[in-house]
Amino acid sequence: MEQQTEKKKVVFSAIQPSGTITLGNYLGAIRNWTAMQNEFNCIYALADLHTITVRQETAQFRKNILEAYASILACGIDPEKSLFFIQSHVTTHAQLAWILNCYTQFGELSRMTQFKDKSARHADNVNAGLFTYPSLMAADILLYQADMVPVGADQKQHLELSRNISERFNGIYGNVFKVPEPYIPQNGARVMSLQDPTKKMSKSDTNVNACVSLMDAPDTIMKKFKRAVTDSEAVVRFGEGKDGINNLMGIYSAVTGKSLEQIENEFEGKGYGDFKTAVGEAVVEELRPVKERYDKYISDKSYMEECWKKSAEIAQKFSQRTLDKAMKKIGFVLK
Ligand code: AQP
Repeated sequence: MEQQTEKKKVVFSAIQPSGTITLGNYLGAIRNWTAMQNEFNCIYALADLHTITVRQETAQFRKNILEAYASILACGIDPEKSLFFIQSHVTTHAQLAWILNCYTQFGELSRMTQFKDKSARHADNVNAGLFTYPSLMAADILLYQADMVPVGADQKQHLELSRNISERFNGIYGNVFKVPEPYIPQNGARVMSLQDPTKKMSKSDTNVNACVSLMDAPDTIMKKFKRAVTDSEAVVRFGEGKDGINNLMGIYSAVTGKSLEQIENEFEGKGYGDFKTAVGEAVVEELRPVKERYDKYISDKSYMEECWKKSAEIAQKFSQRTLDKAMKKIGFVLK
């Protein structure tokens, strides 16, 4: 890996084990993770430290971590090609996050829309971790000197802050961190809730019909698409005031590769029923092999353990170098 780092660009991304992985996570991020494995030096993590910014039930959290790990493998992340570890297994993340907290301004964190959204949704637990979530995210990325970060559009603001933090730190101490670039897909960057298409599709949505999970059975997926909120115009076209249809068109386009214009032509003169069925079927076919591979991985915990341990060991060594460099520049006396 160290040799490869010199030649190939480094890609870093992570996902929270905060529930069953959704079609939004898949189209917005994970599908790109898989596609980038051959060309880049890819480093992926399950961001379990981030997840406790919202209160988790112990047994469910543990289960979510195992299931998310198996799901990502099932999506095609190959631990022989990429690192795929659990964030809390690599101690440098929390250490660098603390340091970066001291180079991040209160005002910057206050402007983060995710903080505003989540603190409104979890008003009884607006904890300091929720507020400083972006400094931990910056640490995740900067530790690996990542060139590119494949994420959905919702993470753009956090990534911008990571760039600002790294530029600020480099401005004081010289070139310590690579300034990362976002890598946001053209299609599927923002998949919306099927029940309220003005909101993004989220793992932690309490309305089960709002989101398609990678583990949903085919008939459940079909039902969810059939119940998706649309409008009364009954014309499949992309446009203002048609958030539901726009979202379904975006999903269909991301899965089939068809352009919006091709989709409009395909469904000209047809009703929403036909369109929803086509979207549902396309998604079922896309997810079928994922679900099959998932069943294999989730029943083989020792294989998963082997993968995450091996990856964490390499990640620890690699990231320690960046952490040491940053600490030395600040003036810490290293042991
Ligand atoms: N709806 C979405 N459309 C496109 N991309 C999305 N992502 C998330 N939702 C969508 C992308 O998935 C990656 C992993 O996200 P995360 O788990 O780190 O956190 P999140 O963005 O907060 O995702 P969720 O599903 O909404 O989780 P909860 O409900 O726990 O907050 C990121 O790259 C994200 O952009």
